[in-house]
Amino acid sequence: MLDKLGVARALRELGALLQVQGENPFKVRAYEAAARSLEESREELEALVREGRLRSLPGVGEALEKKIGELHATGHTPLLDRLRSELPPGVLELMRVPELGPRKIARLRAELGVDGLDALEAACVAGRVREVPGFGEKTERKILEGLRRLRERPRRMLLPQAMALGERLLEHLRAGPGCRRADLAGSLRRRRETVGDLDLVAEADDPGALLDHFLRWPAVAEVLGRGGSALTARLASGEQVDLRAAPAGEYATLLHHLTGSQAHHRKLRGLARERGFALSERGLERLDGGGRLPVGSEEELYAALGLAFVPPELREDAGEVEAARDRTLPRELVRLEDVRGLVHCHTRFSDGRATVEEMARAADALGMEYLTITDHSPSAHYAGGVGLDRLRAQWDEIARVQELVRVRLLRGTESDILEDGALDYPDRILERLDVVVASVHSRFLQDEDQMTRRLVRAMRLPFFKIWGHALGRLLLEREPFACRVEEVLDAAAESGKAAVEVNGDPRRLEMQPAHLRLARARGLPVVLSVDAHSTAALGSLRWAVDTARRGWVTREAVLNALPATEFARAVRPAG
Ligand code: DGT
Ligand code: CA
Ligand code: CA
Ligand code: ZN
Repeated sequence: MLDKLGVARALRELGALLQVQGENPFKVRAYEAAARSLEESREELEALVREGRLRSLPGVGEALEKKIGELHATGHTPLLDRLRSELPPGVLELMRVPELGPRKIARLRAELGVDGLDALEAACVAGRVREVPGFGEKTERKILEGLRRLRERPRRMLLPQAMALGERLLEHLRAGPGCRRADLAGSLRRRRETVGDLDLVAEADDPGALLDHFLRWPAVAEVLGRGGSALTARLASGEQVDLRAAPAGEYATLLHHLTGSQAHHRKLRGLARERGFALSERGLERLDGGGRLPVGSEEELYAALGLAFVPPELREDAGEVEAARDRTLPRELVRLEDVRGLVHCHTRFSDGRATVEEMARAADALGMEYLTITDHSPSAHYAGGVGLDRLRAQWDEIARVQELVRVRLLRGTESDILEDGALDYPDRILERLDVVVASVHSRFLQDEDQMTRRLVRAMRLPFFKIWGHALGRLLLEREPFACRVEEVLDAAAESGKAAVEVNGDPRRLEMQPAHLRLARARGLPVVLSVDAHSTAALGSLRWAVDTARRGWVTREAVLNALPATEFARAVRPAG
């Protein structure tokens, strides 16, 4: 017999095993969704089963109801038993190697009997993987590199995943006894592109009672540590949470402390000392023994140190402390509500999941003023790039849909930047587009010289406009490609018409903040894009805004904060 968390664990295992078997991703996700529903339900599993109410849980239908019932009653369900007998436990781990998918894993198991990470590493080192059909020496080397990275790097979360979890935990916490306020802190509050563990802070009359309440969250699997007003817990789904509670009067400095970054704090502690204070999570303590200076808010804290307020996204010791002292920080960073149009959207004409009409209606519903349709260009075979023959049909369709919606539709392309830096449509086509996003999608392994030359050449083309997802990284999967970014940005600035994209796809989040600042230093304007392949992904705009803020970007620098007509003028391919 399994309890609620036990059943959730079994469902996750089921999903993972099916994934290894190459089962369709929707089915796999259905098991994960059901596991999450169970973990978060406040009801007893016993009662849900007895009263036949399992299907009231989000994501639980008839088939899952049966499996959950069986797992709860007996600890077994036939499908899980069968999968466990077919697949050794180590095989699940193999799915974490970026180069391997279900098909490759099946082949490695059949040919070499590889049943886990250790066996895989041994087979690579012995040079046996390259002998397996479909692998080769290069793949073997990449697998070894992937294995090394896996061992070095503990799992981190992508931003939306961390935010969704953080917000649910926060809601639970705020409902606790005597909780006056609570906030997210740590790298999540700074909107780092990946998050290690979640940090939460709360103000409570009785911190101990609030911690007890927190631990009643059903998905808490284990308490890793607990002091008077602090605890660290592990959730059933693997994430770790640090929670700190403070009495009134210490909340602002505690929130500030847990927000970090450590490097930012180190600088502030130095400044505090110069002014005769010791800065800690409890407050500002006078070094001459004169007691504690009350700090009611983060604004007050910065003011007491003689600094302008530094927004959390900037607290990385990347020059922000000096700028706050010299009053040269940007006055106001771009905000979500500044953005008037959605840029970089794919439709079914290439690899998007929604039609032009669905995307347009969704943008309308979001109250947006314009939407750029930028499907992939012909060379992007892997993504159904739009050839010249279908481009005309797309323009007709855009014209038809324009009659139905308020949002202004702009027709464009996300053109591949080809191996030699050329764009992918002839100039006579490019000049008829409203907007051109250009990105590298292939040949990532060119060396730094080649890639720099390729991009510099692209920036200088007459119809080049917006540099899409700059260095092609995929967070937790693929490193950015090698390239001398400053040289490319110089060329973009000299061209006098280029802009850079902040890509809101949570797996991309480029440009990186440091590069954005280099772009802004050269006066290059910025476009906040969604790179959406579905209507839901239009919501990625918020991650683009977060990333832009981390790069010190203000509203004035953002082209899609302009009204439709001005935006259209600003992005029109020049010729
Ligand atoms: P993460 O979790 O790896 O994504 O990154 P953070 O920044 O959330 O790091 P974390 O969770 O270890 O700590 C949260 C904040 O707490 C950190 O930004 C600053 C503060 N903090 C943590 N450990 C220390 C420490 O040893 N010394 C100081 N001064 N501050 C610390
Ligand atoms: Ca953290
Ligand atoms: Ca932490
Ligand atoms: Zn792309």
